[in-house]
Amino acid sequence: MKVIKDLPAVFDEFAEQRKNSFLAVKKIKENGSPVVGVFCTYFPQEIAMAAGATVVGLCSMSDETVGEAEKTLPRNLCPLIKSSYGFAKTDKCPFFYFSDLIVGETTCDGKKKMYEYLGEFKPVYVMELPNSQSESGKKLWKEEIIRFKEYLEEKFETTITEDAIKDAIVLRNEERQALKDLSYLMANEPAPMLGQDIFKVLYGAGYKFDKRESIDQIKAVTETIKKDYAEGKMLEHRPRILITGCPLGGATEKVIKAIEDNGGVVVGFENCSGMKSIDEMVDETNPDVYQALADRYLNIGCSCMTPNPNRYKLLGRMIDEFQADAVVDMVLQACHTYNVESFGIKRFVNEEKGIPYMSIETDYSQADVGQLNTRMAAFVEML
Ligand code: BJ8
Repeated sequence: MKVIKDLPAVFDEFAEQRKNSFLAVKKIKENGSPVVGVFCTYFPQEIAMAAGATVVGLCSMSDETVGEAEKTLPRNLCPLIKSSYGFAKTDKCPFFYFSDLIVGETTCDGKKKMYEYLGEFKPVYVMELPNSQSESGKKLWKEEIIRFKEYLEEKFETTITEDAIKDAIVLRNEERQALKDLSYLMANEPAPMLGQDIFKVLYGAGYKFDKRESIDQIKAVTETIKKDYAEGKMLEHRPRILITGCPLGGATEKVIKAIEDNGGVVVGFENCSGMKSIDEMVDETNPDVYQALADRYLNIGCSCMTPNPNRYKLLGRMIDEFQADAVVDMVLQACHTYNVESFGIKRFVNEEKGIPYMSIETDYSQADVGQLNTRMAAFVEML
């Protein structure tokens, strides 16, 4: 297995990957391949991959275009929705610009209503995501995946074969497993490194379009960290924090930084930029590929599900496996579902897992960095 000499340079490369892929997506377009822009972890990427399309995440995570978005959308709306809409409206996001199709799902109310306006700029296809993981929910989601496959075949004038879907499943599983293996290095005590470095890879990998190359690179990073750890390269003991909640990335990396600048280490990410997207594999042995995809994707424990037992299951398991000393719940302002769920998560973390919990409500501005530092310093000190 390949070992990488200069880990910090690789982390920087992953950190810059989103920006560095602007040119890559342009080239993909010039070569005639379709680009599908998406907003959510529930999106079954394998279907688009089987159509020969490149999938790119469009969730924007900076406050640069929030002001422009607020001319159309209410101010009291989640910053992820405002930012994403703002980048589309101002044509400042190259990924949006080069997307042939935007796919959304009926997740939270704000997002699904925003998609109606996005349709004014680009073709938008909305998948009807059930809000529960019941048997009828699974049936609907499987039908929706098939409906989407048929739509893509017509839109891109292609045939999506089951063999191509199977190949995509195998490739995506390998990518998930590679990212999972890397993430689980943080289960070691003391931790091998800061969570902010692991996060750079988790986040940046989504913007690497050559999956094969990306998987090999992630595996090499994991091997290098393992080797270094065996040779005694690791952090001193620090209080171990697990982050849960809304998707992290861009501006909200300030939360990871505030924890680690004040003496903690973020050992795990129970959210869509982390374990929610990589924990469960698609069953490669199921001959019904649509069922296999429906089962895996609908299992994601997002707060738009009601009830949402899978978030508790994954969080509980991660607290144990990553030996977490405390949990920080990152909630974006005006995200009602995660905000309401905070009470249940706090009770679960405090009473069932017996460890401290802190909730942070934030947005994409940097205005609360000082306050975040003060709160984190006190929280970490207490552990
Ligand atoms: S599967 S977390 S990516 S919906 S933060 S826009 S929920 S108001 S991002 Fe998400 Fe899919 Fe769920 Fe993951 Fe709405 Fe909340 Fe904003 Fe959110």
